[in-house]
Amino acid sequence: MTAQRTLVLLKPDAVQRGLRGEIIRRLETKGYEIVALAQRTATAEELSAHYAEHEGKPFYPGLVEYMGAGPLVAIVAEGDSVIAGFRSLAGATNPTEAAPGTIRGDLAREWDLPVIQNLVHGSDSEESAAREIGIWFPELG
Ligand code: DAT
Ligand code: MG
Repeated sequence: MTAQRTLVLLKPDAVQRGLRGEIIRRLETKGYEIVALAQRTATAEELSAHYAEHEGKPFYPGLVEYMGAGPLVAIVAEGDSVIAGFRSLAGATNPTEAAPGTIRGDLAREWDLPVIQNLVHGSDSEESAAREIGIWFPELG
C-alpha cells in the first residue's frame, strides 16, 4: 500500500471548544504524519469550493455559516490508507449515531440543529483529497 494524503479540517466548534489537541493526538497516535497545518478563518471562496457538492441542499447555508463563524485548522495528514482510516477515526456524520471511540461519537453531540456540528472533516476519496488539498494548501497541489 502506498502512502496517501488526506485533508482534515478541525472545524470552528473544535477550535472553540479547545479540542485541537485531543483530535490531533488521536490522529498522531494512530500513526499518521502531519505534513501541513494552518489555522485561519475560512473565506467564502474556500468554503464554496470545499463544499461544492452540497450546494443547493437545505443545510448548505447553515453549513457555510457555521464553517465560517471562527477559525478552523486545516491539516494534511499522510499514511497508508489514511483517507478511509481518518474517516473511521472521525465516525458517522451525525454525532448521535457516531460510535463511541470515534472523534464524533466521543466528543460531539447534536447541538444547534439543523446544522450538524461534528468537529472534523476528512476527505472521502483520493479524488476529493487531491481537490481539497489544492483548496486549502495550494502550494502542495
Ligand atoms: P461528512 O462530513 O461525514 O463527509 P457530508 O460530506 O455528507 O458528511 O456533509 C458535510 C457536512 O455537512 C457534515 O459534516 C455535516 C453537514 N451535514 C451533512 N448532512 C447534513 C444534514 N442532513 N443536516 C445538516 N447538516 C448536514
Ligand atoms: Mg463529506
